[in-house]
Amino acid sequence: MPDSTFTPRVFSGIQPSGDLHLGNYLGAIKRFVDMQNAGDFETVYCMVDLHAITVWQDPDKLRHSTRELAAGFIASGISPEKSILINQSAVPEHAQLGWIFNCVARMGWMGRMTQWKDKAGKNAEAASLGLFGYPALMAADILVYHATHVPVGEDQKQHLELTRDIAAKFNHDYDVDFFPLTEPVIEGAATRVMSLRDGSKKMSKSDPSDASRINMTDNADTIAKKIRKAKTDPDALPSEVAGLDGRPEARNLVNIFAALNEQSVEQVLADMGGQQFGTFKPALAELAVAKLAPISAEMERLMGDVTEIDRILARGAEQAREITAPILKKTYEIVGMVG
Ligand code: AQP
Repeated sequence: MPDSTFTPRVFSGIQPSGDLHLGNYLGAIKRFVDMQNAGDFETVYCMVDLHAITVWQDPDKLRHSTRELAAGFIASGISPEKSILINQSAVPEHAQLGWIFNCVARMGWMGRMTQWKDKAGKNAEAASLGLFGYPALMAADILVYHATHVPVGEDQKQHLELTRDIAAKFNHDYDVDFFPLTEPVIEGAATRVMSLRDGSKKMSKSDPSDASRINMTDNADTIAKKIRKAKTDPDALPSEVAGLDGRPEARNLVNIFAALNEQSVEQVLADMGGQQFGTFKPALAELAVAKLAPISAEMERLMGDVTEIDRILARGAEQAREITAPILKKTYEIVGMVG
């Protein structure tokens, strides 16, 4: 557990690198909202635009995606009155602490990150230095708030372990107890939402197939069509969780149903076991549309006034810097910077 002297504080972020999808919503945003509303933590949520540019982003699209992501957060229930909502580049202490952590983290640690290996692929020589150093900046995003808890999807588990390693090495090297050992919060039925076209692949913004994911901006017809066409197997749904073994596509759709309906997988199978996909898919589509259509309509409304979104983000940056500036100042003192 983090040291009890640290304020219970949640930080998490999403890259504005494309359309927000159901995996981001169920694995991250929906749980951000729950943690905000539980009232046990201060909550800081972030559009991580500096992370997005570790791979090429068209500047106009990046601006649009950042505002659209902010709209997605707010439409899903993140309240700028209850949470601090920011754009990463507007709070310079993230990048400043990121540099310090570049000097704490080891090349070997970074080279072992599976996301680096996946994203750099066979052509690592041509990948940006930023993509390699991404987890050190992510550690800074979290630790510049002394965040104690980070809700994320399963894919971020390794980066969170590295964040703890960086905090521990900094504390050890400088003989301080300054950074908390942050706890990942990876919970619920949808910590890893899979592609609708391939149950072995994560649903992802960068998948070239739009049919592989449900975008938060998809309309009701598109959502229903994508679910109808989702890959499945010919068997009926089992009544027990063990019956999903070896059936990744079936498991994925059941997990999505459970997360959207705020039920356990056991409950869903108790209710729906024995149904063919011809019956289950329309029920899932109806549920997905009922839950997602109001969010997408609200996103569209919010995007009609981007000056209001920019105002919210500017205010969030001011609030954030009240936390981050003193933490960075103290870090510089510990490291031995003058001035
Ligand atoms: N498929 C998923 N299931 C559950 N959670 C997911 N997350 C992402 N995909 C899934 C969670 O969403 C948060 C933000 O992710 P991100 O934008 O920082 O980047 P990512 O994980 O790399 O997301 P994508 O969609 O896969 O982007 P690309 O394709 O650009 O790499 C994180 O909490 C993540 O766990």
